Amino acid sequence: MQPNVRLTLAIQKNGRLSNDSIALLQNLGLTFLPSKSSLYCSLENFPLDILFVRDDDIPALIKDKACDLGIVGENVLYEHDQNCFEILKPLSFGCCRLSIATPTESTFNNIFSLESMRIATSYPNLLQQFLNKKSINAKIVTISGSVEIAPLLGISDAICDLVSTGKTLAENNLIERVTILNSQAVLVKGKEKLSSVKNKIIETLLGSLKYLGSTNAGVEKRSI
Ligand code: PRT
Ligand code: ZN
Repeated sequence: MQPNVRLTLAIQKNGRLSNDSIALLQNLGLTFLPSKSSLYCSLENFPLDILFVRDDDIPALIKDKACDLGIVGENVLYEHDQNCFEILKPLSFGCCRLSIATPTESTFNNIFSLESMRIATSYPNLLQQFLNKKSINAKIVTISGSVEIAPLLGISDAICDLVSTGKTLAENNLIERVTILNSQAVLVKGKEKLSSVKNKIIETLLGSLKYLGSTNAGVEKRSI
């Protein structure tokens, strides 16, 4: 392997995917010490540099070739753009679903009950694609956080947000009606061809991931 060619991988700095992403890499035998303040880490025992960033920035960083690989939720990836990325490996963590929910007291017979409703979401592209596919006319209200509160504030009739346990929906008097995407964290690259040396590094990583998978999802630590 040429010593000066290195791969760059972006992972979430602080959030639901951070610990699992770091644990996965460490279980592959990659040695690094993530610190609260560092945004960048260059590994000594493998030609890989890690970027610690917000998850929403990962698709654009890959698309702009600021990094080669990323670990990110499918929800974030597909909201950005379905066609620019190649999923190398689903990682079986960060599992959740993007669902439409309405207040408990609302009438909901089937998805066509959404016709003419105002739906609040942080995922306008995925929601619009779903509505188009079903030929439903609804108004999308894009908000960046605390989507579950939108019906209570009177700014929407329904919401479309991520759900894992369903606790947040229940706490906000909402019922999950339809799932539009099942999501998990994935290891992803851009669609463009990389150099053969970079491809070799990716092959080594994928080989180690496969080995981990066969030894019970990362329980056993190995040396890359
Ligand atoms: O700061 P940064 O932008 O990096 O992080 P973030 O705040 O945007 O994302 P973060 O850390 O909350 O989530 C990162 C990723 O974790 C998401 O993009 C998903 O791929 C995945 N994930 C898995 C989830 C959930 N489960 C999840 N439950 N992301 C968010 N939630 C939220 C959801 O939005 C809702 O508010 O949790 C609430 C619902 O949870 P339950 O368990 O009550 O149903
Ligand atoms: Zn985010």
